[in-house]
Amino acid sequence: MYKIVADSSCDIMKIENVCFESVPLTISTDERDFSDDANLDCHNMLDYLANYNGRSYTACPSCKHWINAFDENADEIYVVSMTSGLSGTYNSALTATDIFQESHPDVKILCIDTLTTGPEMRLVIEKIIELKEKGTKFESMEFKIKEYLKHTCLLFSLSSLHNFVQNGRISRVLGASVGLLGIRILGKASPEGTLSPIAKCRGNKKMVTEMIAEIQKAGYQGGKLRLGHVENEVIAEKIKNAVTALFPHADIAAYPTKGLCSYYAERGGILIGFEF
Ligand code: X90
Repeated sequence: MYKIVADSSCDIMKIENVCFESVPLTISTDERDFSDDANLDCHNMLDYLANYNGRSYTACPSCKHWINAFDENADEIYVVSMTSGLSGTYNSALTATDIFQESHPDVKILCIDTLTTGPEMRLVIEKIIELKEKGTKFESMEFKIKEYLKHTCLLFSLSSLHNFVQNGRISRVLGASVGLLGIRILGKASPEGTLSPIAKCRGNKKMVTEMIAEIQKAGYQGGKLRLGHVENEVIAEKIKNAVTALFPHADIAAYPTKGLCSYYAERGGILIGFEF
């Protein structure tokens, strides 16, 4: 039996017929904590944060969180972590693995630093399931997953970098360049797993056009594309239609983001993970 354990930035809480567990990050103010789990009401959290005047922050899962999700009955555990370039999540998972394996030396654990998050992490999780269904051995998994990640990409459109700056996850210089009304920053995950800006767009129409152009430029051929949106169904649908017009057989799924991605990408944010 194998188990997949991922941090909550993958926006998945449950997978039908797969032993899967999500480990929550936490979003906090000085007054409240929001655990990014299945019970979180994202809409309420975003409303609360919009009306809250103080600072807000996030915390990666503790070792304890990870260890609680590691199943002693599993033969293999695949730990899928968001980028170590922006979060302590991967390090916490590594420490948890060391501690867990002291008492459970027979459980094989592979920790993957995806150097990405959100929908691209979702693609990795889908890939692990596919590889295991094909009977891939534990020993071959790391190489295959890393190869897969060489042919996937994360693009995003954000109308504010406020929470990135507030949490010291990007430089103030980069942060200051965004935040004007109607301006969206288009960017991608860098090879180091940090934010890499591509362009600034005025308005949604420009953003969608640019986004589609970037997807094509990256070499997308109609493979899997996963789209996470922060309460932005309308633009998600527009992007989906534009991609389908170019690639009628494209495998596309759009979904609302959970807590962590909603917090950083903010209302209106779009995250796209795709294969090329
Ligand atoms: O507290 C923590 O350890 C969590 C820090 C997370 C910071 C990044 C969250 C990103 C969420 C927003 C746009 C995508 C940028 C991805 C670049 C790799 C999604």
